[in-house]
Parts: sequence; C-alpha cells; structure tokens
Amino acid sequence: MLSQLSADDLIRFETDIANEFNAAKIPAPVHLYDGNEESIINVFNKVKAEDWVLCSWRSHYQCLLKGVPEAEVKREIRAGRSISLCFPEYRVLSSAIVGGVLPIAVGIALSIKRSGGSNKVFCFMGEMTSETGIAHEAVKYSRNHNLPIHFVVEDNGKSVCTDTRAAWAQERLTYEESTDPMISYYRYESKYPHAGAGVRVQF
Ligand SMILES: Cc1ncc(C[n+]2csc(CCOP(=O)(O)OP(=O)(O)O)c2C)c(N)n1
Repeated sequence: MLSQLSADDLIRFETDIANEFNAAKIPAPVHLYDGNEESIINVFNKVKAEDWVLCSWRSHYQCLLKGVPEAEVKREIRAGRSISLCFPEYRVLSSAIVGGVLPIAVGIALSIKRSGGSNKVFCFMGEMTSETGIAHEAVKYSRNHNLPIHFVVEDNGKSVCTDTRAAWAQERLTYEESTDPMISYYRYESKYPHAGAGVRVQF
C-alpha cells in the first residue's frame, strides 16, 4: 500500500528535519526538498507498491511516498544516512554519486523484462544529472530495449551552486517539457540550499 501523504505532510516532515539539522542533531549532510510537493505526488500517483524507485542524494519525499513509515525515514536520517537512503524492503534505493543509480535502475528494468515481470522502475534525477553522458546512455538503452522504466527529471535550475543552463550554454535543456512517455519533467524552486538547511554550515 503506497502512502497517501499530502503536500502539507511532506513539508512538515522536511521542516522537522531542517530544524533538527540546524540544531546540530543530525551529524551528516541532508538534502531537502521544497516546492515540488504537488509535482512529485503527481508522479507517485502512477507508482505501484511492486515498482522500484531509484533516487539521488535528495530522497526524503520518495521514501515517504513509497510507503516507508516516517519514523523509519527519520531514524535513518538521524543516523547520518540521509544522503543515500535505501529501503530495499520498500523497493526504494538511492545513491549520492551523480548518475550512480541510473545504470542500477536500467539493470533492474532489464531484469524485470527478462523475467517477464509486470512492475516497473521509476528513476529520479536532477536536471544536471539528466545532461550527463550516463543519463543519455541510460535513456537510449532503455528506449531501444523497450525496458519497463520511467525517468523523472526534477529541474531546480542548479547543480549545487552552478546554473545548469549557463554551464552548458543551453537555454532549453534536453528533456525540458518532454512529451516522451518514458520521461516526466518538472521545474521547481526550493527555499533550501543544495545541502543543509540554510543556517548551520556543513561540508
Ligand atoms: C560523480 C559525482 N560528481 C560530483 C558530485 C557532487 N555533486 C553532488 S550533487 C551535484 C549536482 C547535481 O545537480 P542536479 O543533478 O541538478 O541535482 P540537484 O541536486 O539539483 O537535484 C554534484 C555536482 C557527486 N555527488 N558525484
């Protein structure tokens, strides 16, 4: 059973984590979401319990929406594992390496196809990740082999502090407003910095 959390529930969770982080109660980096609640809930309307969800360093919302209980997500974050949350029993996996989960997502989708499964993989990435070679290979391979995978590009315009469009001298990104059924794209603006919660310095 997938969670029925609302946008307000997600914001409340992330606000709690931000406060704990700023109070130095979390001994490791956190990457917080803000401003994408409706968009990500929209994506999760298509995600089933048997599907796999693959994420980056920013994955609190995906874990909650995939059905991991809030207390379990909080316990892992407090233990310093926010940056690479993995709950295989809930079929949600993350990596803090840019592009790190993409080949894993493609491999899971290939294995589902080979074993005749009916579930699929949802693979989240930031817009800078989506411009990397590894993303282009993952999308091309998945499309050409007709794999049961859906890529979600979340565009906050930035790669840490770098403007992604300026970095590539490209006004319109590769998957921007994509109508490809294999790809969802949405734009959002966050009130949080790339990492941390805006008060306590870390990294
Ligand atoms: C291989 C690798 N290189 C560099 C980094 C440092 N790094 C972490 S997040 C990030 C930016 C990624 O931007 P984007 O894909 O747009 O994701 P966002 O954090 O904005 O959601 C970078 C360069 C890393 N984690 N892994």
